[in-house]
Amino acid sequence: MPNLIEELQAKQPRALARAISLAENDPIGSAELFSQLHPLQKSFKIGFTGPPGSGKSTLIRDLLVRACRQNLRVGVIAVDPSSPFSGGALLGDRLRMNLAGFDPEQVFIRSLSARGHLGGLSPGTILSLHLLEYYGFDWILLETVGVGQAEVDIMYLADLVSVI
Ligand SMILES: Nc1nc2c(ncn2[C@@H]2O[C@H](COP(=O)(O)OP(=O)(O)O)[C@@H](O)[C@H]2O)c(=O)[nH]1
Ligand SMILES: [Mg+2]
Repeated sequence: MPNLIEELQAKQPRALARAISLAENDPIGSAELFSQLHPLQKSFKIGFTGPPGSGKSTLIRDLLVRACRQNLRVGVIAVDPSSPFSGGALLGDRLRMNLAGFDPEQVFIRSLSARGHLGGLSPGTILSLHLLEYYGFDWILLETVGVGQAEVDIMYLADLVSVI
């Protein structure tokens, strides 16, 4: 995977998307690979948690609009409950946010599956946050469905937690 690391170092958005897929599909195998990437700066990480339908994605979209006006670069990870049919993430959040037409150079949005880790954040999600920080976003926004342990995990990872 030396190419992937080089492309990440060159800040190619497609490499970031591929790296997150790898982190999600093989968190144990990719943890060592990605541990060689050391973020040069700290991103301001905000966690959004609360029950489904409480308005987390809507608030995140409004924050994205404000961040873009201030020329901030923002990475978003939305952890959706696993679909009982495909095991993948539900598309709703990403679609709703993408429809707002953000500049892909400035805003990166990714839905991840909870993969049965409803009791907290999955290793793939934690690795993905590390990748976004390495990539150099000013803000990282993380949306999770509030189910107890996820709020506890998010408190350790985020600089600010918003319960909606
Ligand atoms: N009236 C009202 N509706 C809202 C507000 N925020 C979100 N909604 C609506 O509530 C629904 C669920 O919002 P969403 O952001 O998808 O919730 P999430 O599941 O927590 O991400 C959507 O139909 C939104 O349009 C709000 O502040 N006021
Ligand atoms: Mg949502």
